[in-house]
Amino acid sequence: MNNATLSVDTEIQLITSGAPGVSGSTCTPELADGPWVFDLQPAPSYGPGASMADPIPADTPRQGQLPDAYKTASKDELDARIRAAKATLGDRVVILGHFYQRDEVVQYADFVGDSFQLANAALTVPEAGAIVFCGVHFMAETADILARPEQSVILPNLAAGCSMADMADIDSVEAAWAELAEIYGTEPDADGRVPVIPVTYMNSSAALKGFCGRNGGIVCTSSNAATVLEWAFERGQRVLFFPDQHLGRNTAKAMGVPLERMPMWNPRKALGGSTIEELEDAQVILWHGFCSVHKRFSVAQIDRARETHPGVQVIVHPECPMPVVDAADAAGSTDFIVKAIAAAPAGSTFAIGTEINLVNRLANEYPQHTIFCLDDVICPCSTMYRIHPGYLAWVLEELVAGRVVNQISVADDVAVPARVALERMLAARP
Ligand code: CIZ
Repeated sequence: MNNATLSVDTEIQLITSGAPGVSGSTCTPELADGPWVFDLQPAPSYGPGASMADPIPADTPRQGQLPDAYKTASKDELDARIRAAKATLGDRVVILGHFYQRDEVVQYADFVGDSFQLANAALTVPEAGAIVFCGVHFMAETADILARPEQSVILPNLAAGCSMADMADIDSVEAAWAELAEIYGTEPDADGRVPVIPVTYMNSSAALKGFCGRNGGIVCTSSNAATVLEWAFERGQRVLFFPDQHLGRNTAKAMGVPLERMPMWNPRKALGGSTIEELEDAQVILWHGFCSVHKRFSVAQIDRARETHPGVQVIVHPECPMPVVDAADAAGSTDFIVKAIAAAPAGSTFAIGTEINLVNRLANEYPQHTIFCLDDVICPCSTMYRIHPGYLAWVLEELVAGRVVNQISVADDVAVPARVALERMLAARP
């Protein structure tokens, strides 16, 4: 059996059931359970998968009980129900599927892409009153910020958060900002550059995007982080970059910022865990956040891929730790990875360091290449994995019945400045 042609979910079910002839391993057998099992647990968790062990904030949204009919329905029954609801709703609904979403959900998506591509894709369907975002919470928030007022954005499982986004909450960032103002003051220098520009990665709450909008800052994606940092250095003496330390470090390093001028800000430590001298000399202050999917990749995996597949091209996401990015042949966003594979001559071999659902899908879409994930343990993004066809069927059938459930709505006092920070990003040019 060629595991690479199977969906991640099918592989997980086969591995955990001990099916004969199936090799491979998962990071936890709980991946084979329905996500509703975790919705009902007394202590909230990110669910099984790569961010399972990250501490979850107390105010994380909880998903209510999914009606039993959606938990017990067979795959075929859910398929029929989703297709029927979608047909009834027609242009009134648009379904967005993130690159990291499981294939069993992505098959129903009208658009597949990264978070920002999807938020923009929804704008091309103004007649859709409902935007069903099969991604995670911050993505649905971004879609709501950019959507028309009459459109509702729906996240099929409210427990689909993002542990990295949750590592920088608005209170901790406000507190850090106040401490930095005490160190640097608030006056611009002789060139008119303010002491600090806040830069938030797209993978952050709407509150942080709003914070950036209110404080002269900007949003970046993994595709445009260098352009955005240049924009920020023109306007500020230094940058506070959150929540992903790795994207910040990898991007700034490639732009020539020395590592010793990138101190870390850990919100649980006094002065973020850095000294006054380090902060005074800082060019980029890196928030202590990380992606638990990308943290799993290692230089040892790259060495092994090169040993077993001579000539392999190793491409990793810039959310990976710096030694992994340095050891790879290339690093780039999901869009970069997708395009690199699409452009390669037939017979190419790729080892990819990003979420397994995207890697397996690419392996299926490009059978003329050999494509595999650097990590041979199947460990998808926990929170993307909380979206299962059962939840999609439920939200769609509720729409058919005239009810909007699981709406993600960003209040105007946050959405307006967040839009400012997003517009600054769109206006920033290399
Ligand atoms: O922005 C996104 O969708 C993510 C998670 C990463 C990327 O590189 O596209």
